[in-house]
Parts: sequence; C-alpha cells; structure tokens
Amino acid sequence: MKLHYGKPATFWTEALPVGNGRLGAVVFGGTDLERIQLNEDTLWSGGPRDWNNPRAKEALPEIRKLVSEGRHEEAEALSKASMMGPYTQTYMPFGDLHIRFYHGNIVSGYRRELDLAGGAVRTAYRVGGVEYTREVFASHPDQVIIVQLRSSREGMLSFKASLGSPLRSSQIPLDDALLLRGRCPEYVAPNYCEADEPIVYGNADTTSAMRFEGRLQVRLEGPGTWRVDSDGLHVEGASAAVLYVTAATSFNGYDRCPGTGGLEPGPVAERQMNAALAKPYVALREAHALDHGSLFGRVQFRLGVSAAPETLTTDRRIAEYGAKDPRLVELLFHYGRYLMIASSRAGTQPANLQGIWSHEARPVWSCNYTLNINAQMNYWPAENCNLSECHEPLLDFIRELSETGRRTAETNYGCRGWTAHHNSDIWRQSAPPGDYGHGNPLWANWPMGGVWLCAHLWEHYLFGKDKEFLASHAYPVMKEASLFCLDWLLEDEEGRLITSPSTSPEHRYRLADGRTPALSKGSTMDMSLIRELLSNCIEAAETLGIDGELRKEWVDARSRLLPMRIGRHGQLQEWAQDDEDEDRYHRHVSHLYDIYPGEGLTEEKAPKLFKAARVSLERRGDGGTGWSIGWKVNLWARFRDGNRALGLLSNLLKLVEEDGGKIDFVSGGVYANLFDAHPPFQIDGNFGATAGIAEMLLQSHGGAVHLLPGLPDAWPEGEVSGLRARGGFEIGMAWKDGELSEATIVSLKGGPCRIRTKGDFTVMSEGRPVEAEVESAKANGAAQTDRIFVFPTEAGKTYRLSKSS
Ligand code: FUC
Repeated sequence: MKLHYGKPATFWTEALPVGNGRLGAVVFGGTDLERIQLNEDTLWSGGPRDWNNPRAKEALPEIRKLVSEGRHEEAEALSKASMMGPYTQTYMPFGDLHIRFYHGNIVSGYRRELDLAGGAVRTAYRVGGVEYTREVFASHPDQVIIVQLRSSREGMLSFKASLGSPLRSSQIPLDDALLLRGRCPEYVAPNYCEADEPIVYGNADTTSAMRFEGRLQVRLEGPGTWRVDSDGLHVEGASAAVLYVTAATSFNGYDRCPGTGGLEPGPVAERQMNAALAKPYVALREAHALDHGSLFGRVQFRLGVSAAPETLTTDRRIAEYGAKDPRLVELLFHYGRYLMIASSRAGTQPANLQGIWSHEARPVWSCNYTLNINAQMNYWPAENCNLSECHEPLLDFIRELSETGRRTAETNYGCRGWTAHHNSDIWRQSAPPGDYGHGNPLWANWPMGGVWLCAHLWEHYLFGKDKEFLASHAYPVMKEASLFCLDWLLEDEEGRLITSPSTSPEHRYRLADGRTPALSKGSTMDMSLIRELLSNCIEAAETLGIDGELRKEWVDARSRLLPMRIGRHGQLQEWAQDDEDEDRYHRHVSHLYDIYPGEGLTEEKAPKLFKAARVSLERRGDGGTGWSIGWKVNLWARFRDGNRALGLLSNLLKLVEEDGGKIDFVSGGVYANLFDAHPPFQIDGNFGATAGIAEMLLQSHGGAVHLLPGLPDAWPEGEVSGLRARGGFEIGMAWKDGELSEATIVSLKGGPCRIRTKGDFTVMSEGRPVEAEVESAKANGAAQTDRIFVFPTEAGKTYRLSKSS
C-alpha cells in the first residue's frame, strides 16, 4: 500500500505528506537539494476579537420584509451593509527544512514512496556506487519529525541542513541546535480581495501576533562530524544521520491573545527535542509504527487484481487507469484514512481546508474551516472507517465554537443558543464572514454552520453509544443550537415555520424576470438541517430521560416546519418556491442533505421524495470540484447505485496538472500525490471519496446495517474488514459474483442487531446458531427483495453470517 514515483517532486502537489495531527511535512525527495516543507496546526494569523455586529439585529426585520416583498437587491444590499463581521484569519505555513547534499548529481535508480501502512516517506537513489536512502516520519507519541539519512558506503554522507520560512523569521545557530524563530502576521487579506493587498505584519503592535519556534538537531551513527553556524547545520563524512525537528507556537487557546497571553514556544520545542533525543532512534521509530499501525491497521480492504503493473508509478496509474484499476481505488480509500490519522488526533486542531499541509502565506480561502460543506466532509469517514478518535478535534472545536457562537446569536440576531456561519478559524470566528461589507450574502448569510456541525456530535454518539459523551458534550451543545433554531424560525402566511433570510449555500435561483437572487425564505437545506437537529435532540433527550417540556416544544416545531416539495422537473426543490437554478450544474447539492450526509430521506420512508432527490442529482450531472464529486459518490451510494458511484470515482481519479493555485469550479480530480484537486488542493475531496467507498460497501442509517448496498458490477469480488456501523458494530465482509458470501459482526456494546442483505444466511456465534427473525425489505422500487436478519447480541461477542445451504 504505497504511492511511489520515479523522480523527485517539482511541485508541491507532487510531494508526499506525513503528519502527527499537529506537525505536518511534505517531502519533495530532491537529490541535490531536499525540501521538507513544515506546518504546525496552531500557526494562524490574528487573534480572538469581537467580530459580532449589533447593527445586524436592527436590520433583520427590514431584511426579512424586503425578502418577503421580493425586493431582493435591496435585501442583499442591506444585509451586506449591516450584517457582516470580518473574514476569517489564515492558516500559515511554518517553514522549510532544506538539505543540500554534497555527493555529486549523477543519480540513478531513483525511487520515492509514501508507505501508508508504515506512515513514512522514503527516498532512495544511487550516486556512483553509493546508495543513499532517506526516511521521514512524524511521530505522534514523541511530537517530533524525524529524517533519517544513510549512505551505503562509510563516510559518504555530507550535507548542510537549514531552516527558512515565508513568514518574518530568522535562523538562529546555537552550539548544538539550529532555531527558526518567527512571528505570524496579525492580518492576512482574504485572497478573494481583488486588490492584491499586502500581508500586514502589524509593525505598530507586534506584541499581539502569534510567535513560533522550530528547532533542528542531529545525531550521527558511526563516523562523521557535525557543527552549527549561521549558515546552517553541517554534517561531513557520515554514514548515518538522524535529523530531529520540533516546533511550537505561542497559541494558548482560542480565546487568548497569542501575543500578550501566549505561551513561550521556544521552551516547548526544546523540551520536546530533549525528550526525543533521550530515546534511541529505534525506540522512536517503533513507537511511531505502533501508534500509526494501531489506527491504520484497523481496516483491510481488497478489491481484486489489477491490470496495471506494480512497477507503474502512482501518477501514471492515475493517468492511465484511474478507477478502472481496483488497486488505485483501494489506495485512494486508504489514503483518506492515512490523511485523517496524519492531520487530526485527539488534542490537535481539526483538519482545515488542506488538512494541516499548506505552503502559501496567502492560501486560497485562507485555508480556514469552511462550514457549508468542507469542514464537515473532512470528517465523513471518521466513524464508519473506524477512526472515531480522530473525530475528537472536530467535536472539541464544535463545543468551543458554541461559546463564541452564543455571543453572535445574541448580538447579531437577539436569539438564544448559538450560531456559526459560512466559515471559521482557530479563533472560532462565528459571525457572517463578510469582510465588513466586502463579502457576499450569497455565502455569508448562512447561520446554519453550527446546526450542521451538531450532526457530528450525534453521529459520534450513534456509532460509539457512549452515553457519558452524549450527556456531557454532545447534548448540551445540540440543545443550545436548537434554541437558536427555535428563535430564528418564523411563521409564514400559512403558519408553517420557515427561515429568513435564507440561502441554499452559494447557489442563486433564477426568477422569471431574469434576476438571480441569493436570499430567500426556507431553503430546503435550512429546513432539513433544523428538522434533523430537532429530531436528534428529541431522541437524545429521551435517551437521557431529561427536558420533557422542551421535547414537546421540539416535537411541535418539527411538525410545523415547511415540508419538502417536488418541482416542475420532478426534482426535489432546492428553494421553497419552484425556482430555476442559476446554474443547473452547481457544485453544491445542499438540498440533497437529507439523502447524505443526513438520514432524513430514505426510499422506505418517503419513496416519492426519494425519487425526486434522485432526479435532482441527475440534473446536477457528474462533474464539479473535487469535493463536489466526493459528495456525489456518497449520494449515489445512498441511492444504492454502485455503478453510478464508481462512475463518480472515476471522474475523481483524473490526474490534474499543477495549476499554480488557480481556482477552478468544474475540473475536480487528483494531483500526482493523490491530494484532491478542487482545484487547487483541498483535502475534503479525499475524505469524501474515502467515506463514499465505505458507503458503497456498508450503510447503517435507516434502522438497519445494510451490507453491500451499492456494489458496482466492476467489483464482483472482494473483502473488507474493520468498518463500523451505527449501534456499535464492527463489520467484516467477503463477496463473490457480486453477492455477499459471509460477514462478521463484532458487537461492541451489545443490544439488538439488524443486518440487511441479499440472500439467505445463518447467524452463528461461538460455533452455535443464533435465533434470528427474518424480515423482508424492498429495495430499488420492487426490483429486488432484501432480507433483514434481526438478532440479539452481547457486548464483545462476534457473530457470523454464513450462506445457508
Ligand atoms: C465553499 C465552496 C468552494 C470552496 C470553498 C472553500 O465556499 O463553494 O467551492 O470549496 O468553500
């Protein structure tokens, strides 16, 4: 399970990522000059501030009135002028480790690889008769990035290592270490600003900006000497050297000024360095392998034999075979899991638009947390792909965002509870990020970010069944978000509850007179998100046996929400009125939320709406940005159309040439290093694809664990193990001739299990048959009948489904 290449990376999107959740690096694998670009996940511009806008509350009734009267231009102008807070701050690149080699440049036998299972990037080549090898990994247990360098012939390894950064910084030599000491900008203009505004370094008051420090040290095995001077760290005549990199920032929590109230990064980086140096290299490597393997090794997935030769490099494999190559699909699946382990570990920041890997001082969309699809999509594979611990940073983020979002709900709208909008940052920015009037209501006027995020709290509970988490973390935050919804909702002329102003994220509708407003009332997505949150709150409160009165209020409000409607094309309407799309092929498919990631709309529950949702998806087409294609893989999986889902995967597994960061809204794919291309690089599409592949194999919404619901004809045989299902089950399966041949269910929490599949099976546990009731279920119209096997389980026991003869 490796990505491999025959030459060093020229572009960043060819270099290979490692990470420990906090520290990230992409490795270019150069022979003359190695570049290891470094990140630290708390390095952001700016600091906490008051982004709320009291004028919003005054303007709200007028905006609502203007929307009702169809005076859209005025509504949008007033919203722009009165509702917005600042745009978010920016995730910043930490720096680079450069290694200049003194071994001549006639290189042969070059190979570099990313070993997903081992969690390491390796480079190997020969110069003359000498083999040079390099291995880079980022250790989570020891909080250090390690670069091991070797030459096959004694004394032939000589190099200079140095540190630099695109930020204001300096390299400082000590006797035994090289430091990189720097400071973040206080403000970085969002990249959509047309005037190419300079990065402001806050010269007048640098004391409030984030500080950072990196530290580089070396240990040699065998011969050689080393010294540090102002030019760098010099190694001469060695055979084996290990470089250690630690890094820290002054970040001291989302609500403290990183300058005046910040931590001292130097001592943190030094402490981490000393702890790492105190251990033998092999112990560090083993601890890393164990830690990484304990997460990565949980899921096995095999689809079958590939026509592509093993020697074919990954970039060529993408270009020549794409999704026709089952090994490449496996690789894409596991890559998403690898990236999650590398970018999101308990205690770190959640994965941002680029995970933790960003090399630009002014990255696209500030490399922030975009809450109208992208941050959520990052975590779609967390639960079903058995990485629920990696979900924790997002779950913590949501709780913190609910704190800042409470002030926004009160100040901007006079509502109880909490709200968040289109995007956020490390400071938990919760206001409409409209750059004080330079932004656009099309994306900024969307107070549903928090509501959507709450689904993650509930899903984490559904998969893990941890009641303590539900009571102390999930439920209080969900309940507060529901209070915002109750206050935000208003009655329409017919007494139904709607939202206003409302948008369907980033999509405009076309009126008969040709106008294309963004603001409306009661978009389908708003209603779906609120309906789902209320339902989840009702179930959570019942589970916990609390808040009886509020439960009644939720049930009442839910029954009065504007229902979904079917429009003139037979489509599920995106807006309350049957308006035409501004762009039929728009990348967002927000009105299909209840199909995926929501669970509100199933064929069994509402066949007509389900069919209409399918029409909507057909109309949107199979293209889009990387993440849009990733979303559609999941949607087609939920429509149980495996062939269509695979078609989408093949659209995603298209090689996108490096484009210098240009934004493109229609040509999604992957780069040579398998990073998802929006374009440019955005990691959500990687996670969306991984989740989608799992969703093709296993679904557990709608009251049953459905095995192989969306298997494409091109995958007649295969096996998977270690996937997780709602209710606390771990599932393994094998299939042949397109049908399930056997399945294993580990019950983690006990309780009844409902397994849905085609064919007749016997349930066994510990060698004995288990009494199972069998129900039947219709799928895909009436074309086929599935069976549902219902049986009790005990926690810790394994159950086997084997074919009845
Ligand atoms: C949303 C999307 C864009 C992009 C950005 C980060 O605004 O509509 O396509 O993914 O987030």
